[in-house]
Amino acid sequence: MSGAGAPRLEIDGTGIRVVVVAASWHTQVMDGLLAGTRRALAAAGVTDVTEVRVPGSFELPVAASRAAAAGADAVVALGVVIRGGTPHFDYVCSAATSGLTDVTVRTGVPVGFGLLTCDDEAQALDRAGLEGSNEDKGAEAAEAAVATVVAL
Ligand code: DLZ
Repeated sequence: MSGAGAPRLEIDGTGIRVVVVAASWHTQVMDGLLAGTRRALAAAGVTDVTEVRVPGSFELPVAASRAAAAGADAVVALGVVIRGGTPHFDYVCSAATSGLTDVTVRTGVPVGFGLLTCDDEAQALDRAGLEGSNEDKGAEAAEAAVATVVAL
């Protein structure tokens, strides 16, 4: 994981089932987040991975909820919301965040939170794990989800 105070996680995800739920807005950033998640899951030894694409970040909680109900050991939720000129940004961020929180607490299934909430596309690209990015939030979300399964 990157960032100030980030933990160094020892993760062995052998034998666990992970569902990645991913929104589809902001394709270049999403491609980076998905690639980072795949890299991190492979590095952790996770081989049972299912990817589910939904239209937008607002749809992430229902996809995560279905994945948890279907027996996933962990869910990784990926999305990108970029601030526009209306309050829509706040509503989508808030709905996705509280919805994903509700899923993980209600089901007890760890949900890695890979939702980027950014002021502009440059900020999102800097966190997308692409060449030249300073952070890799897709990988961080995957590592956190797997590490939580192992810890619990
Ligand atoms: C409508 C919308 C807008 C304007 N912006 C984004 C965004 O930046 N990121 C994202 O993931 N989704 C966006 N959406 C779509 C909503 O999340 C949702 O898919 C629609 O409101 C339909 O329910």
